[in-house]
Amino acid sequence: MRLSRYFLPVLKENPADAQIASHRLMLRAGMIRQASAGIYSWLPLGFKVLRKIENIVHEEQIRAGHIPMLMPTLQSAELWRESGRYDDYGEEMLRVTDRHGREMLYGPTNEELITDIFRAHVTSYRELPLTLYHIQWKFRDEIRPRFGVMRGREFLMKDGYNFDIDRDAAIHAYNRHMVSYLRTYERMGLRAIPMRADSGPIGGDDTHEFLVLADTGESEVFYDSAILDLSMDGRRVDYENHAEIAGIVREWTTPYARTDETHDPALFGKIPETRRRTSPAIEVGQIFYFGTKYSEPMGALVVNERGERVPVHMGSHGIGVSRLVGAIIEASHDDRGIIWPEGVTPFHVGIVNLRQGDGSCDAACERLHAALCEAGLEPLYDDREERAGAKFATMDLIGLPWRITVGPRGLQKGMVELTCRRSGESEEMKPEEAVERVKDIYAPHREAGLIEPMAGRSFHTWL
Ligand code: P5A
Repeated sequence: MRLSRYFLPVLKENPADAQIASHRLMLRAGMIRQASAGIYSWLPLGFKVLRKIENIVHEEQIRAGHIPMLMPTLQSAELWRESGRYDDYGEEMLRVTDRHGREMLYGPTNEELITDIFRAHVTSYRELPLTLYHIQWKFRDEIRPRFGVMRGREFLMKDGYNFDIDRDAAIHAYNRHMVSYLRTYERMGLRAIPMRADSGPIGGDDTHEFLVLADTGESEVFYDSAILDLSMDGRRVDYENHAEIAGIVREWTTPYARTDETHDPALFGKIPETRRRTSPAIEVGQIFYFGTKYSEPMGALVVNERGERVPVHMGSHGIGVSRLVGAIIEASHDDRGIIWPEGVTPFHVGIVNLRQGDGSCDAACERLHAALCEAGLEPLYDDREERAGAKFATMDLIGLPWRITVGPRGLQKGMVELTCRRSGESEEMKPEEAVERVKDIYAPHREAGLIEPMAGRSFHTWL
């Protein structure tokens, strides 16, 4: 992509109303624009990151054997009356009436709608286990939308729903979600810690939130620092193997880690003092097991092995897809701008032409651009008639992890410069070498993106 032909409306000044780094940087980098309170347009650069995050979520869900679909944003109030949540949900629910006077609502979550789909089509234990999910916009009329996309009113969520014959099977689904979420966040360059939490309006007793430690987080958490030593390290897992999945969950849920709603000072006090930590954190996901809370009142029954009709066991599992864009920036930026982890960067590498209009600089940049595209990578070539300082400032602000700088002095020796955004270190090398290096850097991320077929399930490629 040539920057002169792209739409990247960067702001020179810091927006006055943005209180935290991610909000400020998303506005300044031309990623989003507020449409009204808590509602945003995603401009091209922001939209690219959002799609990258969605792709990782899809890949890891499909890898876990979960099936993608799409439900609408508008739902009928009738279904919510059946579960009893229409009145309970309160002011956060945006209620609308259509021209025929029918009561509708903009979905804040989808437990009722998916239960309705399930009860219409599934009747036997033989059709289980089943986990369906979608990535769709939600609306919650938050009393105080703030921090940009972190606490929006309209926001993008991945929400998945498992249907199982009994508690044991449903707990395996819960565990599978925990493991798939750990892999998902790690691929985005994030450390998200599962913590025992409160279930709120979704219900049930078993629930974990996934939290990213950050000074600007709205949750307060308490944890044993031993949990920071854990990592999935891209490890392959067999989601059909109940013991293996339960083992990973045990590993991650043994060290103390709780949000303030479930915090137990006495238990916390038993951890050696040097390992006791407390911090603000951002909630980027939550998983729930709530048994028959929706299936019972809504009559989602299946015939079990003994021929009895029993309510299906369910759980729901959410990832804050649009919030993640902000959370990743909170975890990864400096005073010059964003520093994207390789897994979600909107462009893989920037090309900066220090002397636009100079025949050899222009030709070298064109060749680099073509070679990177040929290798299946997406470069962003700053081909504007701008000073070098302004080009560097833009690249630093938008946070591409790698930059190739092309200038007349280097080119006389046949050299360009490859710079790492995070460390600031630069290295001179031949243009072909720079292309090879960038290819190598992204090779593991591209491999991680390949989807293996799951036993008995179809798979899709989303890239
Ligand atoms: C689980 C999926 C649920 O709604 N039902 C379907 C369950 N869970 S949740 O915890 O309430 O939301 C899931 C994730 O969505 C993100 N989120 C938000 N993101 C931006 N702005 C908001 N106002 C907002 N509210 C929730 C969070 O990341 C949350 O973990």
